[in-house]
Amino acid sequence: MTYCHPIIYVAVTAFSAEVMMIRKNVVFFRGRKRNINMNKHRIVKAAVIQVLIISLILSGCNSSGSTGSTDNTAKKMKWWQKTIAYEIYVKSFKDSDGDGTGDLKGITSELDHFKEMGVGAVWLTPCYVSPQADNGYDIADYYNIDPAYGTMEDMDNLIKEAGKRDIRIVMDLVFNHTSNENEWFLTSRQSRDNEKSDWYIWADPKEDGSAPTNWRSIFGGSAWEYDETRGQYYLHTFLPEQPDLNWADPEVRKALNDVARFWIDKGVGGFRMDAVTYIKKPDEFKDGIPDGGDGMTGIHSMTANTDGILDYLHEFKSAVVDGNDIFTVGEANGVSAEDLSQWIGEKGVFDMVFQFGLVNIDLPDETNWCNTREWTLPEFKSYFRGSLSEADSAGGWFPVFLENHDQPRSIDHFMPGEGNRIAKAKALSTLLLTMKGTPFVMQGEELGFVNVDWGSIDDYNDVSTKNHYEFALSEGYSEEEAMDAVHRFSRDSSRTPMQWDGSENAGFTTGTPWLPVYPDYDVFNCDAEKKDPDSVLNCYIALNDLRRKHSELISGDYAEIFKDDEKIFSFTRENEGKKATVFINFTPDEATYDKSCIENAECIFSTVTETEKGKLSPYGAAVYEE
Ligand code: TEU
Repeated sequence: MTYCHPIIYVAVTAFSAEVMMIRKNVVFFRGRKRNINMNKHRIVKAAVIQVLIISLILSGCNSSGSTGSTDNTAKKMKWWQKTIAYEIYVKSFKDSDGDGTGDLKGITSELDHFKEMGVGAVWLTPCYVSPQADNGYDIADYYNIDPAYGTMEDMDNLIKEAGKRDIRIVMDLVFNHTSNENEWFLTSRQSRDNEKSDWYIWADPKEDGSAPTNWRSIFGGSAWEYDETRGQYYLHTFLPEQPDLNWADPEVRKALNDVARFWIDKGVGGFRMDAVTYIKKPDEFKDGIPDGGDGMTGIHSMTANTDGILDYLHEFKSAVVDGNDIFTVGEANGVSAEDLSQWIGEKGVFDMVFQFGLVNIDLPDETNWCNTREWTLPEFKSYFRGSLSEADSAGGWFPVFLENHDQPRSIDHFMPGEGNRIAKAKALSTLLLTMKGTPFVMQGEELGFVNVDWGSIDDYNDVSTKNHYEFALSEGYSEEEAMDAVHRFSRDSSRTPMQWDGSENAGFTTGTPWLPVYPDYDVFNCDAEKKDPDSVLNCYIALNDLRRKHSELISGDYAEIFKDDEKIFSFTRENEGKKATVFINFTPDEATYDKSCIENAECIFSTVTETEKGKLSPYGAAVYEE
């Protein structure tokens, strides 16, 4: 189904009326009626032009997933480069059956939410069969839907209904590990010599019977778990319930390729590849230098981005992805800007990769949430500059994200402290939707959600939050310090139920929600925000309109200005004679800048009603064009 903006309908109607007038030998010129002499030839010509223009306008009508941009660069771009992507945390989006857990039917019932926002790709967090030790990131069966989320029929229907709205469903491929309840693992652990005995990373104990290495898993504790039957340890980068697959075994790679192909055949539009930097393990397992009081070394420093990983990923790309109209985005923690040319672009393995420099700007070591660092705006900007220039020179593309289901809410993360929450949300949305790349919006970000700050660690659900809390205590931090860190970084903050309306449980469920609904839902909900012209949601809608009307915001080159400014993030997006200049104030005070760079430009967007060249209101943002 194609969405056409009312103004375009008016334009089409008006133009048709004008041509009708021409047929009647009458034209309106600058509002005045004039008689002209028309011959048949001119009437035919006018009619042909009418048909051409109407089809042109209609092809420019925006389907929700694409841009109406007419510039040549935009025309050559792929659909996923022009659209807005949206991450759904399936468990928290919409519950259709009152069991307190979001589900696929719930998502299908809310697809229209994406229409006005211009979302053309919806990434679903894993909804395959799973014991839910890590909320679905522990997959027991890649070929079936978890009953809590629905059935395969619901999935087929979701893909179909989304397709009608020009939205493609993006699946999360968790291929570094499975659940310990996956048949593959159940077989593998039975003996040292069955057909799947090498499908996971098994190793003998050290001479004293302890774990093969001192590696600490990302979620805390040893990364090795002992198995009585085999008398060996298996490796788990994350939870013990998430054993790592052995990609060195060609049969494993084949089995994973088959899974991906199955989903392509279902009609999905792309894949997000979970924790993909950990799939290749070093040839030798060695102890690392301890980096904490527990005598262990974070596994990230021992296994992320190991030499040879790209060979596996090239194999995956040519066996699965090439030739299909889908996109891939790798979750690539451990891939820096300098590595990009090997990961994306002509020689790369993915269409895009999520890098973590920006979101970890305040966290030098992800293991220790209490060890934070101050950061400056010029540093923040440098992540975009670095990645964009490397991505550009590699001929690759950049996914822009400020939040995801593992991260704090961006308002608290990047604009902490005093200041108006709505202004902050709008400022960040301006950054997200005008930066070069495909924007990824996290569910709730478009409504201005903030972090939860529950009183006790027992109130939290996320297993990694609990482990980080324990780790902080074991490192000698006080309970208060550990709880502050939890409030700042807990993954639960981005996982609270979506707030649809002001009714009980925010319209998320008629039952008891699996995670508490944030108490501000009477104000920050989809229904209320739709009606309020000054809401965060309407700002997202306006920014989507802006991208469609000013295609340089999608296709334009990126250049930073006032690079060292500590308060304002500003940059230009330029293409085919059009230049947009974006200004975002990152402070709670008014900020000024040298307006000579926009002397001949006009304001095309502002987060406040009155905006003056050279000035930005607290957390204000504006876009000018010339
Ligand atoms: O996350 C993997 C991962 O590397 C992150 O935990 C990363 O360290 C962090 O986001 C950077 O700040 C993925 C999923 O996104 C996460 O939800 C899962 O728990 C994890 O894999 C295990 O599957």
